[in-house]
Amino acid sequence: MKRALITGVTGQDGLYLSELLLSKGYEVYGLIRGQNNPKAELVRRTVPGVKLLTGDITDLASLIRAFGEAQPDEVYNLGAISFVAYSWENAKLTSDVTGQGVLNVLEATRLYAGDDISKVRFYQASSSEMFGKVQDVPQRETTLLWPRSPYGVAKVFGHYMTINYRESYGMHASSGILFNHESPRRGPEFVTRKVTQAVARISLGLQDSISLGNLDAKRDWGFAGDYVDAMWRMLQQDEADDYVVATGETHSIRELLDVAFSHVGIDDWEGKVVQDPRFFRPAEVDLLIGDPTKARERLDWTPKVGFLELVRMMVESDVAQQKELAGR
Ligand code: G4F
Repeated sequence: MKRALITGVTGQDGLYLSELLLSKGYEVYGLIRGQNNPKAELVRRTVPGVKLLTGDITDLASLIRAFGEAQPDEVYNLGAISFVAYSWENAKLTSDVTGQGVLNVLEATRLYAGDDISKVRFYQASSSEMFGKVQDVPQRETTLLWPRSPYGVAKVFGHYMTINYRESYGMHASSGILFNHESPRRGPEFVTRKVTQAVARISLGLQDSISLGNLDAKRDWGFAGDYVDAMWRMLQQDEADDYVVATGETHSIRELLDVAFSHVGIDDWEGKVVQDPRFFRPAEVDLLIGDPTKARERLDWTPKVGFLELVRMMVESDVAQQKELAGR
């Protein structure tokens, strides 16, 4: 039985990855941060098979302890402060967690492996946010990185550190450059879930409008459940490498609004959307579209859920959740 350690297990990707690994017969350990973390209950309820360990990716000693208990064959570093807008207000904290945190997990992995670096494989959750002011369309593994947010800068550090551990120590360390990936489990601060939750509430007469920022930004949105499978496939390869994980399609926030509103029978949404300067960013990433050719050819990975299906799935889940909350 293989053993896996997941940091960031409380997030949407942590939950989907736990389900995937448990279904493959892994013994799964999840690292939970902080005292009495309110999300621990969510993990226990959603993936009861996961064994929870206490630790923090900013605290190397706690990681060493967690590695000692989990004795992992595979380490998935998903832990991060992941909300881009928040990173301008908390740049130092974001660089400590999302950037330096990667170095801590890599170092804990190296110390745990000791003389036998081949005993453990490492996955780093890199991000398309690293492409920022994009230098190629579509973006691929070789595209120059030009991050536009403190979050993006921190992810670039983690990405290059992962490559450096691979090159310096021969560690099986892979980096998945994941484009935006969403699901009904997505936090409501991200634009897809913010929209689908609001659309559900508007359709039920619980809310009149939604306030948003830039409606013209374009993203390559996929389904998080598909993307965790790509993470796992990376660690099953003979050689570690970097992979773009994306759908190869891009859509604007306006198109997201079109699909979400039309799914509840509202075709003209203009009067229900307010543009609020508070939600504009100091520097925007205007266009993301990934080229997943390498992942398709080497990992035999393709996304199963398309944009329309994804948005409809999220709207339906939010309508059901809002009805339940409203006691209908
Ligand atoms: O949903 P978002 O907050 O995601 P963003 O910034 O693209 O980052 C997500 O994807 C990255 C992968 O590229 C991850 F690394 C990262 O951790 C995260 O998961 O915003 C998407 C777009 C932006 O252009 C933003 O300006 O939506 C635009 N937007 C417009 N109005 C809004 C809003 N975003 C949010 N969160 N809230 C708004 O009201």
